[in-house]
Amino acid sequence: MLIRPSEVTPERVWQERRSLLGAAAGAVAGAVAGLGLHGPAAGAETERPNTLEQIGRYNNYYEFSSNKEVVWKLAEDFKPAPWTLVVEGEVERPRSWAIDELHRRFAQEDRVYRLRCVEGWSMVVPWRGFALAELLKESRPNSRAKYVEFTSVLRPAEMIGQRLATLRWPYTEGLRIDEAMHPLALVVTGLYGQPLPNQNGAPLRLAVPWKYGFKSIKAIARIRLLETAPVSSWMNAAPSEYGFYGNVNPEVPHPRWTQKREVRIGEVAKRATLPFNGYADQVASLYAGMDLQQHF
Ligand SMILES: Nc1nc2c(c(=O)[nH]1)N[C@H]1C(S)=C(S)[C@@H](COP(=O)(O)O)O[C@H]1N2
Ligand SMILES: [Mo]
Repeated sequence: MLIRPSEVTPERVWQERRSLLGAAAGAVAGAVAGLGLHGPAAGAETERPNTLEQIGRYNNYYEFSSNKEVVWKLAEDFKPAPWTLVVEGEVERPRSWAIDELHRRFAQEDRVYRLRCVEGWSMVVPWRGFALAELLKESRPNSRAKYVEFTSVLRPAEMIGQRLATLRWPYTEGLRIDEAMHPLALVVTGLYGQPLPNQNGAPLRLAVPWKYGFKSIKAIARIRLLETAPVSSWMNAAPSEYGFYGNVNPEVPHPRWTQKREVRIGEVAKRATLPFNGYADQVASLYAGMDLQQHF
């Protein structure tokens, strides 16, 4: 049966292209395999992605609201263009990037990743983006660069949640430099092969799939290389609940709930939460010898 192009949703186009390429060994598996990552835990390519509607109607984005079901509506008038990303700090070549410069310089690839929120729900998301390592290397981190700080945009006129003191604004997050350089750490520019929706962090966000969702910062305006560890907005708000690392770990409960299980959005039965969200084969070596109960 023929359908008009206007009736084809991005999600449908994406699913069709994916089934043409073969469900388990599609473009995403290829892209991840190309990085030299192997095995079933290399990505979430064997799991069925959540729908565009599910991904775009249940969002944590405190700049708009702490109610996940209304964020998409409140974010409708946010202006993701024009946009400037600054990369600075302990680097030889600080610089700023316009979004189209990023698109020209870095090849975009599709990656299906699991996203596990610290609250106990999860999704499978077909992101589009490029490796954070590639962007950082362009600015040549110097020998003092041990950490990377990410800062979201500050626009209380457009982001009504920023008029409340729910978190310290602008939202900030951080990674150790070796975590930031890991090939799984992605700068996201799109979803289902289309530009990123506002509620998912347009025009630029991170996807760090082995960590709780709060580490995958949205609407990034500045990246700063630092000698000492930055204090994130969540660490500032509740240091005993949200640590610097934020690695998915079923053995370390949140002080107010267990992290052993999760609900995949669209499902009813709970499933087991996996160490490092199922990416342990790729990332566990980053934490060799560390006490993960202490460095949560
Ligand atoms: N700037 C900013 N980034 C953010 C958040 C936020 O409130 N502000 N929430 C985080 C949390 S808790 C999660 S679970 C994910 C949710 O991403 P999604 O809405 O695309 O699923 O975004 C993360 N990035
Ligand atoms: Mo989250």
